[in-house]
Amino acid sequence: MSKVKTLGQFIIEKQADFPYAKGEFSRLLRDIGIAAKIVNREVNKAGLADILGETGDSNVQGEQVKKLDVFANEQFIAALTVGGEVCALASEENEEIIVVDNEQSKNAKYVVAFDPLDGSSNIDANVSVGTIFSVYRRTSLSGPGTLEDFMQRGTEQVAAGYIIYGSSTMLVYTTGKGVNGFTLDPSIGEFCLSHPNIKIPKSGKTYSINEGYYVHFPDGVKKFIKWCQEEDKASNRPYSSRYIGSAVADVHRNLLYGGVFIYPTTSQAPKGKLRVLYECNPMAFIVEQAGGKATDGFKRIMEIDTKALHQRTPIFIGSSEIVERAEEFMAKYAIAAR
Ligand code: AHM
Ligand code: MG
Repeated sequence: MSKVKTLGQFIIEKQADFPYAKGEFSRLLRDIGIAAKIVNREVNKAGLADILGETGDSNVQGEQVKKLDVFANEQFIAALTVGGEVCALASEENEEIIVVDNEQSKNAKYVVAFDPLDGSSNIDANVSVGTIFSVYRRTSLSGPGTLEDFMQRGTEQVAAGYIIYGSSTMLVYTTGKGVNGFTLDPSIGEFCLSHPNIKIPKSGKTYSINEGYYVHFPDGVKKFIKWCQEEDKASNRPYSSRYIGSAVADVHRNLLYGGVFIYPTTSQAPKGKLRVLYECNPMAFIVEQAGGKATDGFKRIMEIDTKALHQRTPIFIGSSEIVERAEEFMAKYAIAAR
């Protein structure tokens, strides 16, 4: 008997952590795993689009070639609407919520917010992209899900995770009891537990930010960047700068090695770029569960009041000591910036 533990086995084992769970939640996680495998298959073929047919064209089989983010969106919607566990979905790709209004789903307990393919502008260059998801218990009592069901703070998440389609494909998730990572073994088509109980280092030597926007950053961020670049043996500085431009990949690397990822406000994006519901909250839940921190520079991401589906926030996320250091700079220069 092999010692490999698959995602499916792990989920069933963990169901005991939720004494009142009737299995819906386990099925929901399993459905996400299935959609991830289908999206992974297409992402791996991305470079072939040119010889099979351009996006929007018909391919050699006469099928429409879809943009991968559209394809990923459809796969996750399909996977999460057939199982009967979810009464509404929110996706980066859809302006409005998607109400799941079939017989078995209309009284389902959960809602899921997700970004089907984050960083998709990187795909053609073979750079890692990811899917991010966040699961909430509905707040409405019954019937089809509503927009109101999504207007919850990140602290109310029951689960969150991401899939990174990289040099290997990994699914990393938390249900509030630590963080576990599973690597897809393509030979058996299963996610296998490869990174149990992930803990982010308290510190690190990497900062990840799009420095091209430097002139547009708040002063606190500018000063923090300069601090990262100073020489100081005791704190391992200067730090390295690493920015992929795929939040999942940048946060994933920093989760394993330590570091900070920042997408601040800029003069062009005065509220930041990343979205609270399906990018920042799930990443924050994972990083906090791994022992790190996630703030908007001043307060905890997961305590932001969600007032709109596609609401944005600046984010500082990663190793606790480095995030705290960045917050010190933000506080110090806040008066001038505000
Ligand atoms: P997307 O949801 O349109 O893909 O945008 C989100 C991505 C993040 O993955 C990444 O961190 C960021 O946008 C990069 O933005 P920029 O090019 O402004 O640095
Ligand atoms: Mg995105």
